[in-house]
Amino acid sequence: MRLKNKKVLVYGLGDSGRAVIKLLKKHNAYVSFYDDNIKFYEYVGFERCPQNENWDLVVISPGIKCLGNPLLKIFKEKNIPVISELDLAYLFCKGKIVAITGTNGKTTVSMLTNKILKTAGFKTFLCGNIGLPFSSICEKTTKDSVIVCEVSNFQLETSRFFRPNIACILNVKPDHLDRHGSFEEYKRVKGKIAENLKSKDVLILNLDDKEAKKMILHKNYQYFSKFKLKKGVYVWNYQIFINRKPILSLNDIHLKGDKNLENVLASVSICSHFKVSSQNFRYALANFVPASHRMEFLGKINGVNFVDDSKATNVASTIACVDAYKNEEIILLMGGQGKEIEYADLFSLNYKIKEVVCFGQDGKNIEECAKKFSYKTTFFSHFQDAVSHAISTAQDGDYVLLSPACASYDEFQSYAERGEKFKSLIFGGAGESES
Ligand code: UMA
Repeated sequence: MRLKNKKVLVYGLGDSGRAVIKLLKKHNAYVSFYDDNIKFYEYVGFERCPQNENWDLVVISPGIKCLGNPLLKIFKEKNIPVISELDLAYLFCKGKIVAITGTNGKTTVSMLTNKILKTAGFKTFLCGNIGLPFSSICEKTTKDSVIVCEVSNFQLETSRFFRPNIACILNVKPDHLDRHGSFEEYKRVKGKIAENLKSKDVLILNLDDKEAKKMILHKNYQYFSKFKLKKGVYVWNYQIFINRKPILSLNDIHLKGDKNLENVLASVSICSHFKVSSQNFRYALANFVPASHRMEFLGKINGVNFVDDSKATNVASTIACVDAYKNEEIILLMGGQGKEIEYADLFSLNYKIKEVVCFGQDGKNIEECAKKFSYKTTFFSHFQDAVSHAISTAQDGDYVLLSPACASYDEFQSYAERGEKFKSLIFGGAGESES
């Protein structure tokens, strides 16, 4: 794409927007930016409204909600092309792209895939939704690089050209329904990861996920499964096979729970296209440290076990965590900003949970739902009070799981801040309520 002297508007001035501006300026475009929350824009020295300008191109950040966005409506009416940050980065990327999406597990699979490929000697870049915009590294890539890109629905929604060489859909569960409007639309957007694949590209799907297995959006697809298959990546006899060849023992995996096994199978499937040796798989898995706040075992304090799963911001993710600890005595901390997802999907599974401690903006809805399924519940307006209660009621051997099934924005900047607060309350003592 020729950008020289093109008038480009960058919509959204977060990490993605800033990386895009840098890239565009380097290619001598006239760059302006607009941000709904900063209310500040510039256009080569003139002050104008973004809607009155005839832009050659608009590059949009993932966080911009498209549905009903008045500015995007105007751009559409004026036939101004709008592309995503991923699109722009893709145009400048020279390496092989591995794109990983899914409602849950994206970060773990991206990190693990990156670790395995690095161990096997590949020159990799880990980027995308994981926190580093693709556009900030795209120009550093060379023909022999592998770009492991964690891809979210938000990034895919406005993508048009982005074409990975290997695309992987881990699972598709209701999430971000407040943004997409319906689960059908959420699924449609997720499927966009495969829309530009060419015949030699590969689409990797999870056969054990009800929705992901149906997303056969490309001729060249490959399944992975926790059960025996005729081909692809699967588990049999306590071993992981790639096309009937044993590669790893399940004893090599130290990550807890069924969902993490699926995450490992996804990474193995991706890396099977890079001819990684069994030895490299084993070494990478043995030395893999997962990201924080994902079923992170914090330790045993006064006989009580604590698990930080603050990243569980949807019901499916909470189910995965509860399932991983289903043989334990669980006290479950749930709440925060709801996403219009059915909590009954969890409670109807009848897991043994001693008490559901609900908190925050959607806490009352969670409590109401849990009560319908005869669970013992308590509600607190504030996170800190809920944690204090869980600490004081937990008994020897219990597992206190923070697995909220909600976003954190009612009380925190991010799920990470919520997780850190959890850690500080546990290790520093629960203290008194701030309210
Ligand atoms: N903004 C508007 N209008 C809006 C919304 C936002 O102008 O309607 C402005 C904000 O004022 C802010 C800027 O846009 O100045 C923020 O842009 P952004 O929300 O796209 O955030 P970035 O900092 O660019 O971070 C994005 C991803 N954020 C989102 O998708 C919300 C980051 O994923 C990603 O790591 C980063 O790009 C690099 O690729 C975060 C995330 O929460 C971790 N992702 C969601 C998730 O994982 O569930 C999808």
